[in-house]
Amino acid sequence: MKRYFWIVSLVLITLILNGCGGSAPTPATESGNTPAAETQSQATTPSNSGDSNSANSGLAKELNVYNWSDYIDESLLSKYEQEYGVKIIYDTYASNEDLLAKLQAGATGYDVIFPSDYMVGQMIELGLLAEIDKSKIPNLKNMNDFNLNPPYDPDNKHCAPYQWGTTGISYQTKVFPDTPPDSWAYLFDPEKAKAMAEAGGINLLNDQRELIGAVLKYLGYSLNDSDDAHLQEAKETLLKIKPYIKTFNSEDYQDSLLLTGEVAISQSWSGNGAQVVAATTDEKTGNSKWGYIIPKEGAMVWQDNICVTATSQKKETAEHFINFLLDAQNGAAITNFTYYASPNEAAKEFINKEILEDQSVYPPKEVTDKLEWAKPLGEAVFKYDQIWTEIKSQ
Ligand code: N2P
Repeated sequence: MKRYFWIVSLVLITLILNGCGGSAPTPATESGNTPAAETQSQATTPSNSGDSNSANSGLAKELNVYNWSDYIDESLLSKYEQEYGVKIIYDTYASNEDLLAKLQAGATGYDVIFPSDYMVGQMIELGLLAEIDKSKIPNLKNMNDFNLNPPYDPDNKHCAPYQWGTTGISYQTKVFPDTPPDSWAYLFDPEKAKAMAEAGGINLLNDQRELIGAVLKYLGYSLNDSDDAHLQEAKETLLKIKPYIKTFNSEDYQDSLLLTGEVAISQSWSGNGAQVVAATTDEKTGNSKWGYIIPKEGAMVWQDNICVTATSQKKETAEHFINFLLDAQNGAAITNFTYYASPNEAAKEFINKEILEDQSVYPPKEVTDKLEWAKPLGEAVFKYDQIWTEIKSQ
């Protein structure tokens, strides 16, 4: 009963926070799309017909894939469509919490999703993920042992690894001519944050686990901390620097804020960080307009995963698609596009050398020693939700 109460509360809170209570999708049917389903928006209301594709026996006609924004080379989607005659209906989200809210709002139509580590744990607990049949995903053999059998999904019962990375700081090198911003203080200490605002502005990820986690690291705590006093300190820290924050953006900050020079500094995911460095490096001098750094206080390391929703009626097609993404060349195409680290060992020979050698993408031991994984918070998730609401609403 108590657990039921918490789950219902979690649904309500995430709905309120994400403001997406109104897009309940078409319920799943075995018999194919209803006319009503076909007239509705595919992005918010994917259909969920069962596995049946006359042109390609055993595979469904369509597969609904819901991924983070800018997180795949989209030519892979057309390659899959052409090779297997399955139409991919592709939609994107900006954070794990947005994904969770969407599923909890009743979106039964998504088949394949890409939650991060802690969210996989939370979703398994909430019964939102299907178990996968690993015999249908032989390309799991391509995965590095480091990325398999994670604590949040023992024995990969539900998900396969997709990409992994870190969350640090992207900064304009002209603002830091002598030493790089090697501390979260440049974002979270009021005096430094004020200076950063004056130097061009600060962007923070619009992501509650990432942002509260980074502040906790800055304060010297674990990014999984649930102690009330520590969380209060984190909240006060954020409220003090909020006037100096130009944007909260985790969706298109790479193109709209970093590459345009709209901000001087940003909390940043490693793939975005590495792409911006590569795109702004002068070939002759080797100097770059942007840098990416893991602060000395430590930071988050994460792994995103490819999972099948519990409501999917196209599980076999979903597993077939997962196997396609885990192919060596396709895995390389993903990392060559995203600049995130690949869990695909067999893909390495096809991944661009500059990416494999980039220490922002594949961090060295002295950096990995400072990294921490996010874990499911259990009931403390409500404390984080509460802080996030206060930060965003003030
Ligand atoms: C890609 C988002 C990376 C996911 N735009 C971070 N977990």
